[in-house]
Amino acid sequence: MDNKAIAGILYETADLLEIDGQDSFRIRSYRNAAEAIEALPQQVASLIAEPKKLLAVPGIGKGMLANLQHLFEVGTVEVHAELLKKYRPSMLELLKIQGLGPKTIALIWSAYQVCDLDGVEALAREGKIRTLPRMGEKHEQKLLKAIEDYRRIGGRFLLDTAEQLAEKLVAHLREAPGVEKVTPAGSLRRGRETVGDLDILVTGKACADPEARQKMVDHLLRFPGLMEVIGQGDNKISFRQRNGIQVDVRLLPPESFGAAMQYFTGSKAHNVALRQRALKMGYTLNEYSLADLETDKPVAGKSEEEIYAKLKLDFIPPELRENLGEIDAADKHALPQLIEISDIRGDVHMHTVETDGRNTIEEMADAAQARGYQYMAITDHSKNLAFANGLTDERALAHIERIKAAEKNINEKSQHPIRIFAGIEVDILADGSLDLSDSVLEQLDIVIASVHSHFNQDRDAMTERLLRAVANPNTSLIGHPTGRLLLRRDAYAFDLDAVLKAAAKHKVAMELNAYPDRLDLSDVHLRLARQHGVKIVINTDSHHTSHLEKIRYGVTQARRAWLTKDDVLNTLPPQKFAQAMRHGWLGEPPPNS
Ligand code: DGT
Ligand code: CA
Ligand code: CA
Ligand code: ZN
Repeated sequence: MDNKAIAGILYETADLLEIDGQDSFRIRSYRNAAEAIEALPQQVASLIAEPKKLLAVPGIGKGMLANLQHLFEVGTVEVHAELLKKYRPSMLELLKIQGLGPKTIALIWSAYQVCDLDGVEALAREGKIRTLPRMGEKHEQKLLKAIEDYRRIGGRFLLDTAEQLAEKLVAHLREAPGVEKVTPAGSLRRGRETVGDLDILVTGKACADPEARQKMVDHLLRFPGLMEVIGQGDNKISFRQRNGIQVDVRLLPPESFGAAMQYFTGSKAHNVALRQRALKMGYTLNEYSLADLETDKPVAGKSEEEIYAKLKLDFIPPELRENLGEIDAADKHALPQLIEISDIRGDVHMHTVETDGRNTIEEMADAAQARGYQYMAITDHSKNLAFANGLTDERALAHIERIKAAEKNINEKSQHPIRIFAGIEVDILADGSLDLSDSVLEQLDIVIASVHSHFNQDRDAMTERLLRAVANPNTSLIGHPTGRLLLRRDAYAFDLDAVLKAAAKHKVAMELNAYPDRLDLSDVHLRLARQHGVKIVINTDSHHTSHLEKIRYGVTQARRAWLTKDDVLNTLPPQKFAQAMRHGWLGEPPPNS
């Protein structure tokens, strides 16, 4: 069990204690321990035999140590198990509803002894929530909306959450006896922005005979965080992790591995179209093989490559398999040369300790250099974002000097010089003006203009607001243009088409914010941007050095949007890139303006 899983149980315990009305000191001790364990560089699992070291961690006292020891010996935290028995696990699901905290849940429980989603929804519909102390009709409506939202998006997970789990599971399965190949398929392999469940394919001797199979299954069931097995057949095991993700593991014979990869990578729509093509060519296609329609004899199945080749198609990268024209393009040898992570020469959206980042300019530069970047930009917030300690005109000017000094300093010492652009992420105010003076903005290398407030403006006002920001001669690009937070907050309402048209005219770029909760613009919107001839900048919006690696989630979405290197400005060399940021991108005029 890793630290994240342990912290998860302790957080749940704290919530359950709060529902149970226990004293706040005790509740806090669980939250503190959970936070401490999340931040701990070593794994608790490796320290559990050394109580002294664990007791030295602030937030872990004797009582908590006993809890952890029990967890590793028996597999549960006692209070957690007792409270779950008292309230049933459905209580934990209630905590995931926006605006439904432990206090309200306790209130509902004490009045109605209801502790599951369906039950709470029914109470709200019957008008029985508004009668509770400190509640009203407005609360009740909000609650119903939150439950609806949860049902709609609930059960899906962010790409990075799914990927981290998949990486651990793949590594775990590789250790099993008789396993040769393990690979994730499904929406994760296609790089979809959210993932419903994990599909993992396994092949090797372990899949051949029942005895070997049992050994491998026994090993699989020891995977840390595995909560319950949902189904187990001859060649498929489904289980649920503690964090709610469901996993389907499929055991396959080597001769079918490619066919299974193709089938279980999907998408379903791509598969249906591909099968139709196969039929027209006299083949059948399923998860076992591509076979002759007449004789049933397999003609391909070991690898995906041979299947696509037999169907007279260029190999289609998984990111494109959504039945959005890729089969036709592969038939005509017209698939795009998709952008790759190695094409990215710099990351130009990051924050430092000057506002709400966690690292200094120098630390961010070190990390960017370690990635081999030729350039980067420091883009701290502007004053409208008061809680982030955003910069005033005066502080912005001083920050430019600091950035330039840091660049000089670093490059004097380093063999691989890096350009550090002085930038800003300036707020687009409610009326579309920018939060800093023109005289300051003019002195910056990069101006990212972003909406961070007044998300609820009506569609026309928001469109005007963004159009005005695009038309500002100092704007280089629009940051996270739709403002959505995946699985949490919808995009604000505005006319994206109109904004893209204006962006093409003013040669203002759009950001692809690679942070996994944003992925904004989305793949669909990126394709639209490309049709408008609008260039993209892929950024991480890093608030910590460890965030820089998230650039790959952006590159994956760009690939899903069929983007090539030429569509993305931060693949340019430093000088050309700088020019594009100050004066708009160079080159051909947009096709449809
Ligand atoms: P998800 O899990 O909702 O994020 O999306 P996927 O694409 O991973 O979907 P999933 O897990 O239901 O199935 C994995 C793949 O298996 C899917 O992409 C294509 C294939 N598949 C599933 N059901 C069908 C089906 O009824 N027909 C065909 N042709 N393929 C299917
Ligand atoms: Ca799936
Ligand atoms: Ca599945
Ligand atoms: Zn921002």
